[in-house]
Amino acid sequence: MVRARRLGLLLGDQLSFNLDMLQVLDPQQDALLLAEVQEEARYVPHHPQKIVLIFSAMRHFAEALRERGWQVIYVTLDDPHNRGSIAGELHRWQAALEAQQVHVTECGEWRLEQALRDSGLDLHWHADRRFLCSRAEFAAWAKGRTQLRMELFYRQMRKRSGLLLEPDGSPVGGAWNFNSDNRKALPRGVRGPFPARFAQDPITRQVIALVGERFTDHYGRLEGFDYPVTHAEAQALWAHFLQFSLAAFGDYQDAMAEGEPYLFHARISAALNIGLLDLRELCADVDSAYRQGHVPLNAAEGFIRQLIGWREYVRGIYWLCMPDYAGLNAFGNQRALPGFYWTGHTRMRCMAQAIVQTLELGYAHHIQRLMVTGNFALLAGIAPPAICEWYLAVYMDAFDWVELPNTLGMVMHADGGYLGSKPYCASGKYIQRMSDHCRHCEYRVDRAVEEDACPFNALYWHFLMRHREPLSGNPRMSLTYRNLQGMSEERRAALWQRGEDLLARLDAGEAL
Ligand code: DLZ
Repeated sequence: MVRARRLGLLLGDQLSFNLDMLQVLDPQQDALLLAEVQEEARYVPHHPQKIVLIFSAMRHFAEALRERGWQVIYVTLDDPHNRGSIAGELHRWQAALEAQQVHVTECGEWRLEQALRDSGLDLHWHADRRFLCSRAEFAAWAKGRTQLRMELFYRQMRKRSGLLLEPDGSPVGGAWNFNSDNRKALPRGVRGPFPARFAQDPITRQVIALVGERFTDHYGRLEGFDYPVTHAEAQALWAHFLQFSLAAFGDYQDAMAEGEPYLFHARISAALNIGLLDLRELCADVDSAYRQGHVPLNAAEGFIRQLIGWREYVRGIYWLCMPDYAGLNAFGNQRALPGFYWTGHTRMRCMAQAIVQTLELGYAHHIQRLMVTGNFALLAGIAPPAICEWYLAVYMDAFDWVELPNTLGMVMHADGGYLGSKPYCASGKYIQRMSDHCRHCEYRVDRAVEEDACPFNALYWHFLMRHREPLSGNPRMSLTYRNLQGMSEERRAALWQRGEDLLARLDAGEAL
C-alpha cells in the first residue's frame, strides 16, 4: 500500500475543485478519500435517484481529480472491506496510508459533523468557502438582534458581493427587492422550455444497477435519471437556464401548471448543493445577463435573492441554532405523515401532481413544496420530524442545512416565527390563483364545508381557529383574523366540524 503524508476527505456534497482543502494539500504527497457508505445512504430513505446522483458524481469527480494528478482512494458501496460510515473509512485509511494528518471540510449537516468530531480522529478542519457568509460571520450578524429578517441580511450580502449595485452602492432599479413582481400566474398557452436532459454514461449506468439492487426499500422511481453528474454537464444545464428560462423566471417563479414540473426553474439546486456549480459564478452570470439587457430586473434580482439571500440565510440559521432547532415544535403537532405522501394516491389534484412528480423526478419547485405539500402539512398539523424527514428523503437537492430551516421554520412555523414572520398558510384559493390544478380536481375549490369541498379550505380555517393564540396577535395576520371574526357563528362551527372530520380521516389512515 502506498503511503501519504496527509489524507483529505471529500464528502458526496463536496465535489468542488474550489475547496480550500484542495489548495492546502499537495497532490505529490497527499491522498484524497471519497467513500460510498451505508450510513450516509440510509440515514433517511433517500430517493433512489438522489443516491445515483451522489454516487455517480462522486465517481466522476474522483476521475477528474486523478486526471489532475491527485492520488484518490475511492471506496465503493460494495467493497467488502467498507466499514459503512465516513468515520470508519477515515480510520481505516488513515491507518492504511499511515497518514500523519486528516483534513476535512466543515460538513453540511450537523449530524455528520458531530459524528466526525466524536470519531476520536485528530482532524484539521477547513471552512466551506463555497458559501458567501461563513458560520462565524452569520453569528456576528445575528448577535444582539431580537428578530432575524432575511431582507436585512440579504441587503448586506448584496452590498458585500457588489451584485446588482450602482457605482454609488445603491441597488440597481432603485429597490432591493422586486418580490411583488415574481408572482404572476401562468397565462393559458404559456409553457416552459424543453428541459435539458443528460444521457446516462457507463459510470452512471453501473451506479443505477447498484442502487437498483441495494435500495429497493426506498421510495421513488429509479428509471429516467437525467441529472448532470459532472461539472461540464452542470454548466450545460446552467447555460440552458440562462438561454431559455431566466428571462421568464422572474414573472412566473411562483406559478404551477399541470404537466409542467420545471416551468422556468433552473433545476440547478442539486448540482449546486453537491459542488458541481459555483455560487459566485452563477450570480456573476446573472448580474451580467441583466446588465447586458438580456433579462429583466425582476428575474435577475429574484434569482440572486434566492442564492445570496435566502440560501445563505437558512444555512446561517441552521448552524446558529443546531442542534436545538431540530426539536422545535411551536404548535405541538403530533399527527403522523399521511401515507399518500409516499404514493401520491390522493384525490387532491395539486397534492397528487406535486407528490407524483417528486417520486418520479426527485424534484418539485419551491411553491409546490411551500404552498402545496408544505401548506397541507402545516394545516393538517403533521409532526415536524415526520415532514422534515420526508423532504430530506425525497428531494435531490435536500441536505439538512437547507431542508430543516425551510421545512421546520418556513413551512411548519415550528420555530415560532424565528425564521419567518408569519406562517405560509393558505386556503385552496391561493392554489387556484397560481395554478390550473383546481380545474382538473375532483374537489370543488369554491366550497369549504360540503363533502366535495377542497380540503385545504376547511383545514385553513381550522388551523387559524386552533392556533388563534398566538397567531391572532401577529400584525401580519390581523386581516385574516378579522375575516374569521366577520363570519357567522354557524359558518365558523361548520368549518370547524369539516376540519375535524378531515383530520379524523387522516388519523384513521384514509387518503383524502
Ligand atoms: C447524501 C449522501 C449519500 C446518499 N451518500 C453518501 C456517501 O456514500 N458518501 C458521502 O461521502 N456522502 C454521501 N452523501 C452526502 C452526505 O450525506 C453529506 O455529505 C452529508 O449529509 C453532509 O454533511
